[in-house]
Amino acid sequence: DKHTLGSTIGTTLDRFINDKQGEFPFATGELSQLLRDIALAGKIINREVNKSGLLDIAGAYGATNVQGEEQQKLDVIADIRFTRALKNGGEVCAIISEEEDDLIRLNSNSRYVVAMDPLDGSSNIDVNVSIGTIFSIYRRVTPIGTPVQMEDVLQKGDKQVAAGYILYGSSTMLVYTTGHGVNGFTFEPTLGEFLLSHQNMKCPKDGKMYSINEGSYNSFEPEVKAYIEYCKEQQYSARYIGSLVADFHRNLLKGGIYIYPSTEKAPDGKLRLMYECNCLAFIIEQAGGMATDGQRRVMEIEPTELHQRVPLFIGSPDMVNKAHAFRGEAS
Ligand code: AHM
Ligand code: MG
Repeated sequence: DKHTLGSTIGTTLDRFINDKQGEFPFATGELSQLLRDIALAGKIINREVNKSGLLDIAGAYGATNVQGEEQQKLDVIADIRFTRALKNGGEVCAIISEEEDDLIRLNSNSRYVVAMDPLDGSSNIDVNVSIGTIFSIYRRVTPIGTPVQMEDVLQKGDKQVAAGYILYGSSTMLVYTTGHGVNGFTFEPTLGEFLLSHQNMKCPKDGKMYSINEGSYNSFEPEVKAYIEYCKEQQYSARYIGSLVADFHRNLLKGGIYIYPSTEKAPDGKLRLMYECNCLAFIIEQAGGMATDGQRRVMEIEPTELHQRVPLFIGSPDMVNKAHAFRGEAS
């Protein structure tokens, strides 16, 4: 009934996070606060993304700010804004980012580590195609108050305590999990709030869409070629935006598989384990899907470097399993 309290469609993200805090025994509220900080960063980046087409026009009218930030590339701006929001929030001891070579140390009295790609799909910015922010949250393993170590940031994906993405598309959406299912929120710009729009998201068990950059077909491994041929025999639809978050989000909702395999140009694939693959792997598993590197579960891969790459096979479980079935068979 409409007067029932609790999280239902239309609940604000802040309210939802508060309601869910009970799912964490002994919770101190720090993770909830961190999630709110990330949502705020998302709103800020959303604002920048929405006005990106106006940048030159704004510049022509002398509206560039004192730091000249408006002239920087949007992915760099997103990195700065995101880092600043997390720094001001105070809940994070270290960040690793696609935009930064090394880890960024923040408040050593905090317990959480964030891995992020502040703006993925940056080649799509100039052509008004959807882009996204990806994030993972880990609990540090060394004692609070001591300097952050590499082992705090190089943790396996199954140690994530939360993960999510923000999709700047025809609507802006924030989708996240804390290991208790996946929920999606759509941004309502006039209210400035993310509202619960997709409760307890589930990926269809099977699908009819495959997403891969087929331009690199000639350098795919035989088993990947064989699976692609199978998709064509089945007359599946090819859907490839070239923007990971957008391709992933569509497949999550509609059923499908996204593959970034090993290629000649990118022998370990293109995507990064720490701030692209693990995060989406956590979400897809929570939604009933699968994520592998073609053999191993992504979240069990032991990271050795911040910017490590891995091949990615992710989406509906029946499709990922089918893709695996061609391994060994193909030659
Ligand atoms: P980026 O992190 O440099 O933006 O690259 C990641 C993007 C993904 O969003 C997308 O799925 C992939 O690169 C597309 O790569 P390709 O153009 O090789 O198909
Ligand atoms: Mg990226």
